[in-house]
Amino acid sequence: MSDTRLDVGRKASLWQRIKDIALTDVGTLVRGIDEASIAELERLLLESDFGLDAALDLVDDLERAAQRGEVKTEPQLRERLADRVREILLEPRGEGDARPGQDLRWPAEGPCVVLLLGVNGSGKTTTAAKLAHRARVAGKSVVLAAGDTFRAAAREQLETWARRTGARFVGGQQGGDPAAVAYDAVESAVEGGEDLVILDTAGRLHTHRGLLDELAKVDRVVGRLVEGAPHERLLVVDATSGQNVLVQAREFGHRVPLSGLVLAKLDSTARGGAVVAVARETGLPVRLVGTGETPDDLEPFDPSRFVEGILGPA
Ligand SMILES: Nc1nc2c(ncn2[C@@H]2O[C@H](COP(=O)(O)OP(=O)(O)OP(=O)(O)O)[C@@H](O)[C@H]2O)c(=O)[nH]1
Ligand SMILES: [Mg+2]
Repeated sequence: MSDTRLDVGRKASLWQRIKDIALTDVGTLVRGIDEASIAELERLLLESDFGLDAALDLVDDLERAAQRGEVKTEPQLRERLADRVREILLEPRGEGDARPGQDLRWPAEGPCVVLLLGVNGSGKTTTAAKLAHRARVAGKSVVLAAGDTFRAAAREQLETWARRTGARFVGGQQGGDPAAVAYDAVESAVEGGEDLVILDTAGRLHTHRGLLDELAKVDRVVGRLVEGAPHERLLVVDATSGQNVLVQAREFGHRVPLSGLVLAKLDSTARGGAVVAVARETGLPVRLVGTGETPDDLEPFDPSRFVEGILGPA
């Protein structure tokens, strides 16, 4: 399985490969799609990390459409597939009814508190910097809080971003309690009338109970200071990490009610099938995407563009 997966990036685009299975031969479609083509299409979708449920869902839909004569040509097949994937991506609603592609939801009053979480190296700190930069450009005051108290380098990384973006930095003692840092950051932001508090946290494996408890504590503590906080709980996932994203979304989501996903490093992959699986199976909306390493590289998630990206050139 892993070998096939590694090969995917080097091979032709998903659409090129779908065309290769002769499924799109007009004659085949008019006669009805044969079982071998169906199995092959399913395999391609699985290889591209769509996950079993989404892959079966898509294949069933195409088969039905072909039987009804709604799909007879290659362009029609592509359009149908793209439409259905877009629908899957547009369905989810996160906590508080957050929608796909929706920007940060600012409360009517007080600072907006954003909690960023995710596994090691997924892109949390960079996303924190990007969010800070955007808010600064829009004229808002921003606090960047270093909830990663394990690594001195993590603190320095965030502090550097705070300097560059013009945000105020709040950090704690090394090895200190991240909940205390979060408390300080939010409390001082309330006192100072600041607009946005971004809580960066240490990467943690979704399997590590103690660390997930710690996150839940950070979450609770800020909720006591500001009503409705954190207003966003965004799981930052590495777009290149395939099916693992699904497990992460489930496990983190069990601990804190997530309001959406940030898909980081989308510039580094064309294999976004896992996002479709996550949307379908966890009901989490993708809110923002990271498209590079600079503070400007953050965009609202656009399902249509995303689908074109995973299918590849027509
Ligand atoms: N190409 C690309 N690289 C990114 C993007 N976002 C983050 N990175 C890179 O990914 C690496 C890890 O990013 P961090 O933001 O430090 O990740 P993290 O989740 O804070 O990591 P930990 O704190 O160690 O858990 C860095 O080299 C970033 O520059 C993105 O959207 N595109
Ligand atoms: Mg970090």
